Amino acid sequence: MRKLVIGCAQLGPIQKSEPREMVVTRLMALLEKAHGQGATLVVFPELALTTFFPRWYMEGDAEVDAWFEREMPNAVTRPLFDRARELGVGMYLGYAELTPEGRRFNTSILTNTAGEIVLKYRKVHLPGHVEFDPDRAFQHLEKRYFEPGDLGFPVARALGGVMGMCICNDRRWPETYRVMGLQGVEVVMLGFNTPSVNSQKASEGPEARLFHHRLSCQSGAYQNSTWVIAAAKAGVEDGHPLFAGSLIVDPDGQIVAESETEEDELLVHACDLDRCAFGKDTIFDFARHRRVEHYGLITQRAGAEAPPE
Ligand code: CDT
Repeated sequence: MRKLVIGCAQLGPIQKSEPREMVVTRLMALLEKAHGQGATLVVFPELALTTFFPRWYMEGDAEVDAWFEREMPNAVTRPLFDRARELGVGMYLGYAELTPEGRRFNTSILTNTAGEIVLKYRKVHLPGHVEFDPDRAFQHLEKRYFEPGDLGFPVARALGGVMGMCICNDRRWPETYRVMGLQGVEVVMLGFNTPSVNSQKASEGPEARLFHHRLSCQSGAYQNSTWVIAAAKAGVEDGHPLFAGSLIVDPDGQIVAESETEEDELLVHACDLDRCAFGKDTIFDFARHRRVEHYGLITQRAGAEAPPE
């Protein structure tokens, strides 16, 4: 048994006016609690330091850049990194990254128990739109504020396992998990901010949205025989509801822990990484069963094209 005790640290809402210092205090409380329950890895949500700012339409660079981090750790987050190192707890942390060249990404990093960043990921699948859309019930402007990630889906050996990351909308795409599955991933960590209602389909409420969220995480876990740890930012941010549904999913695709509130909440589970072996070696023995000669369209074509009538 290779046991990795993982904390999935859901955040309740962060209002637009809430300073990062206050959020870091909340993250540290969750970190300490997770450590108290034996965790050596904590997964925080996407854009964990601020409100989900892509719902707000902004034009000026200064206004936009105020939501971004120029380095990680920085003055505000250093206490969190220091405490994690003292406690010997690794972290997945999502934040908005502004590079020295002025590029903007929706990013997550993984630290090891010594507090060193061992893996970085930049969100590949950016949902939403670029310009203000009056036909939507609310805005989702990730395509305006972020470039698509340029790092692919890397994995790293860390914390005793093969670790990989993605962010929110990425969890809905089978390619996300498969590219990491092909690198032997054993733990896929992800943070998310998902509105409880569909901005373009009023009939789709929280239960339908939660169903698709669970379906995506469970199928990704099962089809690649990996643990999936999904941490929500939940609750009502300045009048905009986000669903909760933080999950820990085992390599059989079964949910072993799920959040019950829309507040700061911690799930902890002792994940046996050896449980990834059966699926990887038998049902989904990729080397034996995959037929890549038939999969060319996956990388040759982005959009679907039906045959001519
Ligand atoms: N943050 C994020 O990626 N949220 C999306 C909502 C998309 S609605 C335009 C998600 O897939 O959960």
